[in-house]
Amino acid sequence: MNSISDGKTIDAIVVGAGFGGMYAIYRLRARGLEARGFEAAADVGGTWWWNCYPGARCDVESLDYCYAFDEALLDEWRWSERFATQPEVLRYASHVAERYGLRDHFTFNARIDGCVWDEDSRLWTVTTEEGHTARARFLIAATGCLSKPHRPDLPGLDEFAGDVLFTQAWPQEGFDLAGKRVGVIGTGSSGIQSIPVIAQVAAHLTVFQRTANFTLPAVNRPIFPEYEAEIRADYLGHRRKILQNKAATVKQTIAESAFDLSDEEREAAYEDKWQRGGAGGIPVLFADSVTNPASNEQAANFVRRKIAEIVQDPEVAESLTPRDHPIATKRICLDTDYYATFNRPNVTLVDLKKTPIERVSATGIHTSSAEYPLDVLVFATGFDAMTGPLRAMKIRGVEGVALEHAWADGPRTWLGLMVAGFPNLFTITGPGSPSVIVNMIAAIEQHVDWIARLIDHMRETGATRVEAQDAAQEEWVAEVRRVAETTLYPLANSWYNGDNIAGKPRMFMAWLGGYPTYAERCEEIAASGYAGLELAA
Ligand code: N01
Repeated sequence: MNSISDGKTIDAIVVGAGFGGMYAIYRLRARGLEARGFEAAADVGGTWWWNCYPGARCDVESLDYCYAFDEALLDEWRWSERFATQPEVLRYASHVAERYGLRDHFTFNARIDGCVWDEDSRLWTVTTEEGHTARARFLIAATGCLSKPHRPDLPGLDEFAGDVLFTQAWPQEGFDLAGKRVGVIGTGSSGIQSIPVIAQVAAHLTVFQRTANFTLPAVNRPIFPEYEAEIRADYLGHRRKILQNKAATVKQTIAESAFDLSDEEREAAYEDKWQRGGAGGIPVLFADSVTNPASNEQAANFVRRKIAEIVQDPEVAESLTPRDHPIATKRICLDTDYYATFNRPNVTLVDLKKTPIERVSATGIHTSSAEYPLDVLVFATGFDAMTGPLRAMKIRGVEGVALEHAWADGPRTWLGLMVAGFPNLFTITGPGSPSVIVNMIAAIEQHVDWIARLIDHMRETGATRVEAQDAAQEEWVAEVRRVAETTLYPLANSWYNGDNIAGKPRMFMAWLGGYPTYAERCEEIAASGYAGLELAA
C-alpha cells in the first residue's frame, strides 16, 4: 500500500490531470496549500491524452482554447492551426505541466476507486485501484465531462478475430490502418473526425451509422497572421471580451432571429458561414436557432441541402441526412470532408436504422441484410457523460450515502460546483454548470478560481467544512431545468440528456443560460458571503 505524504493529511486531493486538474494544482499550490493530484493516465492532458485517434482535433479556435491565467503563458505559446490537432493540444498541456512544475504533484497511472468522507475528522480518504491512500480536507474532482467511455456490448464481440479499437482510448503508440478493412461504429464528433482520415489509408472503410448527425465544415487552416496580431496586441482584453459572450468564444451571432433577415439574406449568411467555417457553425448565426423550431428548421434545411449537393449517391445522401432532431441539440460536429468521404469508392455507409447490427462474428459484422468482413473494428460510441466519471469514483458522503444513490434520479448539484450531502467536495465543470456548452478552458478557470477563493475564505475565517444547502441546490436544479425547457435541446436523444446510456435518468445536464450569467451568479454568491452554502468551523 502506497501512502501519499506518509499518511499525513494534506489540504486537497485533485482527481484528474487534464486542464481542470492541472490548473487546480497550480492555483492551490500557488496559495500555499498542499495539494496532490491522481491521474489514471500515464501523463497530463486528460481527454487529449486518451482521445488520440486519427483526425482528433479541437473544435474551439486555438487562440481561445488555452489558459489565460498567466499572460506570459499566453504570449509565449504559438498555435500552428486555427483548430489544433490532438497532438498539438497535448504538447500545450505538456508545456504547461513543465513550465509550472506540475508533474511532480501528480501520481500517474492511479485510478480512484473510493472516496469516503469522515464527519469526525472532516476529511476525505481517497484510495486508488493501484493501492494508494490519501487523506485531505478538500476533494476536487477534475474528472472531465467526457471521460467515462461508453462501449456497447455487441453480441459475439468476443469472437471477433481482428483488432478492436476505441477512439476514447486509442493506442498511444498509434495503430497502422493502412491496407486494412476497417469498420467504424458511431457517427458523433469522434466518428465524424476520424472517418475521413481513416478512409484515406484503409483498403476499405465501412461506417455503421445508427443516427445521422449534423456536421459542418471546420475550414481548418493556418491562423491568419493579421488576426493573431490583433488578438496578441491585447490578449487578456480579448479574453475578457469573449467571456461576455454566451459560449465564452468569439461572438458569431448576427441577429436575434433567423427571420430578421429576408430569405435571400439568410441563405447568403448561412452560405458565408459554411464557407468560413468555425466553432458553433451555422446555428450560432441567429440567437433563436435553438429556441424557435422554425428558425432551427431554416438552419437544418440549409445543411440538408448541402448534404444532397455533396453526396453523389442519393440513397447514401438521404441516409446521412439528419431528420430526427433539431440542429445543434446534439453537440454540433465540425469536420473536414466528412460528407465527401462517402463519394470515395473505398467507403460504404451502412444505415443501421434500415439494417441493424445482429451480431459480430470472427470475421466481421452481420447486419439484418449482409455480412461485412473486417480486419479492424473501431468503436466511436461516446461516453457516459457528465455523471459517469464522478460515479466511477465511488464517492460516499455524509452518513456513508453514495453519490450514485443521491443521483439515482439524475444529477443534483449546486451550480455544478458542490453537492448537498458531500461536504468539501468540489466538481470542476460538474453537471449543472455551463461546461460542455461553452469554451471548456474558460469554464475550468472560472470554477478553479472560484473554488480557490472559497478555500481562502475558509482559511481566513477558520471554517473547515462547507456544504451546499439542500434548498439552494434544489433551486439551482430547477433553474437549470427551467432554462433547458425554454430551448429545443430536450427534444434530441443525446448524451446531454443521458439518452445514450441504458437506464440513465433523463435530464438535461448543463446550464444553458450562458457563461456570463453563470459567472455573475457565482460572483454574487461569493460577494454575499456564500449564500446557499453552510460553512462551519
Ligand atoms: O460520442 P457521441 P463522441 N450501435 O455520443 C453511436 C466531444 N468530442 O465520442 O446517436 C451503433 O456523440 C451513436 O449513435 P446514436 C463532443 O462534445 C469533441 O463522438 O446514439 N451505434 C453515435 O453516433 C462530443 O459530442 C471533439 O444513435 C452506436 C456515436 O456512437 C462528445 O465528445 C471530438 C451504439 C456516439 O456519438 C462525444 O462524441 C470528439 C450502438 N450500440 C468528441 N452506441 C472535439 O473537440 C452508440 N452508438 C472536436
